[in-house]
Amino acid sequence: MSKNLALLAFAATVVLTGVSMAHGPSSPAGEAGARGRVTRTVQVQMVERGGRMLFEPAEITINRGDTVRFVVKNGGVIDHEMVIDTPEGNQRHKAAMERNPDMEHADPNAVRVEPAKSGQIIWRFTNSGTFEFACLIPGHYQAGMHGRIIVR
Ligand SMILES: [Cu+2]
Repeated sequence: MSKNLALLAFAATVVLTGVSMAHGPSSPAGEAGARGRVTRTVQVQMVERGGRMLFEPAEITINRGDTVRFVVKNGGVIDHEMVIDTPEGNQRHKAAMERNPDMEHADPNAVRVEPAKSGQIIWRFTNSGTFEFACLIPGHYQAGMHGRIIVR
């Protein structure tokens, strides 16, 4: 293999690794929900308060099989995002965002919301367990921006 081909193969590996980190149609936390099949709406606020960044509520209980429309309102003055995943998935994704803060995602389990705007995620919870929602913009998780989703 020539040096150029080897480099190309390396680049392809990097790209493929990136793709496998994005979320396909499903993950252990569930799958993209259908707009017409929403069974429940949950309001989530993103707030900045006293030097902390928080989601309110910080714990949400869901029944397995529910298709939930999360209406996510950013009450702060900077962008925030909400990403639903396993805690491990969020940690991997958080590390990737620390390496590449401008990383954009169009994944069905995530939404980025500008100040004073609302966004939504429609997600179907196919498995019971404890999952996590988090803002993975560098520094925000550490400032408090994560919560638990308990699916029973
Ligand atoms: Cu944030």
